[in-house]
Amino acid sequence: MEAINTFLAIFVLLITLALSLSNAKIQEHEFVVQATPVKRLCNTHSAITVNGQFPGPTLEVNNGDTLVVKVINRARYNVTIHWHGIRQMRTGWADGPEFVTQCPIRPGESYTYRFTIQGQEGTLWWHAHSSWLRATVYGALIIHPMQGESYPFPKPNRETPILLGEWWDANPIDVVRQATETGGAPNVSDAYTVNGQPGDLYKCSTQGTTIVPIDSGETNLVRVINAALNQPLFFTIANHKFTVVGADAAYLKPFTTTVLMLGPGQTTDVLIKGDQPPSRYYIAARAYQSAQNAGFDNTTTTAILEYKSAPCPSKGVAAIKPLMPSLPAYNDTNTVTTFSKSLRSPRRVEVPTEIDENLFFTIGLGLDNCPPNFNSNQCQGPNGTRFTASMNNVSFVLPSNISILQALHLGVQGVFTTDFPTNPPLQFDYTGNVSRSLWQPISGTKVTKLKFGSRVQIVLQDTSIVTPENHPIHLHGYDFYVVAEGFGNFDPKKDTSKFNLVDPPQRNTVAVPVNGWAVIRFVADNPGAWIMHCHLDVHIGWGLATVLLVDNGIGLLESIEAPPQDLPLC
Ligand SMILES: *[C@@H]1O[C@H](CO)[C@@H](O)[C@H](O)[C@H]1NC(C)=O
Ligand SMILES: *[C@@H]1O[C@H](CO)[C@@H](O)[C@H](O)[C@H]1NC(C)=O
Ligand SMILES: *[C@@H]1O[C@H](CO)[C@@H](O)[C@H](O)[C@H]1NC(C)=O
Ligand SMILES: *[C@@H]1O[C@H](CO)[C@@H](O)[C@H](O)[C@H]1NC(C)=O
Ligand SMILES: *[C@@H]1O[C@H](CO)[C@@H](O)[C@H](O)[C@H]1NC(C)=O
Ligand SMILES: *[C@@H]1O[C@H](CO)[C@@H](O)[C@H](O)[C@H]1NC(C)=O
Ligand SMILES: *[C@@H]1O[C@H](CO)[C@@H](O)[C@H](O)[C@H]1NC(C)=O
Ligand SMILES: *[C@@H]1O[C@H](CO)[C@@H](O)[C@H](O)[C@H]1NC(C)=O
Ligand SMILES: [Cu+2]
Repeated sequence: MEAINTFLAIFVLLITLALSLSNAKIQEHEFVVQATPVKRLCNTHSAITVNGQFPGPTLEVNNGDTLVVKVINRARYNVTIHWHGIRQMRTGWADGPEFVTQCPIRPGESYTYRFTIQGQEGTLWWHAHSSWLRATVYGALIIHPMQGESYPFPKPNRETPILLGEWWDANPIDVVRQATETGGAPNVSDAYTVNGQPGDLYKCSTQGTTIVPIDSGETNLVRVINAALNQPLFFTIANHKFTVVGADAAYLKPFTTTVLMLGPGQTTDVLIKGDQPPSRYYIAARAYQSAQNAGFDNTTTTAILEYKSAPCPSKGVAAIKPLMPSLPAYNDTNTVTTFSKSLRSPRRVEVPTEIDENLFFTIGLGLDNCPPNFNSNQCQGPNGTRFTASMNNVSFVLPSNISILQALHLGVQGVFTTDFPTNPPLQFDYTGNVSRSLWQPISGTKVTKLKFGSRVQIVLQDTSIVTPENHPIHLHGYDFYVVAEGFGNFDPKKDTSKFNLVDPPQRNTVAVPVNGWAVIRFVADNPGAWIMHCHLDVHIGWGLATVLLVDNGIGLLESIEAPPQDLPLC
């Protein structure tokens, strides 16, 4: 009897597999990276775009589909594209971060990214992963359920992707170049944007304000993506509530709120119900700023939620002025905490309970003393220093003549070392008044090796060096469970008992509380070289990154595929 049952189970499994395979599609796209004139804030800029679109094309796929994207670089900069949040099971060569999984695609060259979406549903996005190009090179990547399957909530009448961006009234590459030269903080942006448009609170920006449609009784599934370069953002809407149903392409136990906070890299799916008088309502976003004494862009971007049956403007009759919501104060960390504590998986999930690799990484800023061969123009950080950042006191340096994955694959020595510390090399009061003598990290290309299948826990601990700050930490190649978050120094004795091992949210980017910590868990089941970094691009450049090298397991199905023929070389 039991044998028959097993046989039946396998039979059903095979049929399901065959059916799902036959449904899966292969989608081919061409992305031409090129300079395009874009008019924003009264000026026209030559911005780097994909196919002349800003934001770039939205990719819509079903879970199980394969994407084949040929990226042709017709710009004057090196470029790579990262498929943010896509697990890239065994296809690490398609992940994108320059000098980690590939060398850049040089001007005039091309590279085809090929990968299959496996077991992910919801909202992700794609963006350049080279210098600051992602300021304008980004777009939505929407994963629908497999054909014939549905959302775990009633089918919405409409869906609208919302990409929150950050705009400089300058060339962002010049902005980062200037900061690298001076050692100081880069200029802050001049505007935030919704789907590329700042909205009508800015000069010359009324035309083109993004309209989000709805009508009485309808539900709109709004997929919010924080594509801003350096700024966590609050997001709200006048007179309407959000029902949060997903984040980072994982479903959540639905809850209602009037405000979201997204760190750069994070996505949140919300349902908005057309339950207010037909009219126009502002949707607005502005900074959540947790760093102290740091300048930031204090402007507000808007879009308009517009009821289709709202009275239309006609000749001589102006459109109804939208109702403006109130936004949290820029430093309202309580609202951030309340929001992030509301996130739970819809049901019990399989969180690793036994841990093989228990890692503790500090994350934070630092200051380098002015090197002897530098002049004062090159040391315009606080008190004649240069800004830096680190994890476990190592400021990450990318290789420049080969990618880490290729060095691993070919056995090239001297590119990286495997001695990234599993714990802070020095224990100190991380969130207290840290002695100035601890502020300068070392630099290096240090990585952590992980065995295939190992169950990993990482404590991410903010430090108050230079300033405490909420850092959005993104891990490539994985989703992880955020089992706990808190303020102050993580204390294993007292904090472990508070872990949520039942229904923690699954994410690819965790906004680590300012002056606090977050604990993540995952199983290392995807071989490759995976960068883990702060998603504030200003901090990546300063070195707030590291790489996890996950070994191959046993046999082909647990090993990374062979590199594609057209993989760019340095
Ligand atoms: C940065 O801001 C300063 C002061 O406003 C300005 O002089 C400089 O040109 C800006 N840099 C870039 C690259 O836009
Ligand atoms: C930000 O701008 C608002 C007005 O929009 C102003 O009230 C507030 O003081 C500003 N805050 C900072 C920190 O600049
Ligand atoms: C936020 O900043 C304002 C001044 O801009 C200050 O009065 C207030 O105490 C700050 N709130 C918190 C929670 O830090
Ligand atoms: C810079 O120097 C001043 C005066 O010595 C001191 O008060 C301040 O704390 C220093 N700032 C940093 C970031 O070291
Ligand atoms: C590549 O760079 C590394 C340092 O990152 C250096 O040790 C090595 O010699 C370089 N190899 C080549 C072929 O240039
Ligand atoms: C922080 O510590 C330094 C010495 O390391 C001391 O000079 C300073 O007063 C302290 N600041 C505070 C706010 O306790
Ligand atoms: C980081 O390493 C440098 C160089 O060894 C040391 O001076 C500094 O105190 C260390 N800081 C921390 C936080 O471990
Ligand atoms: C582009 O990448 C190559 C390595 O593939 C590097 O040698 C070159 O310096 C890069 N160019 C720029 C402008 O960064
Ligand atoms: Cu950061």
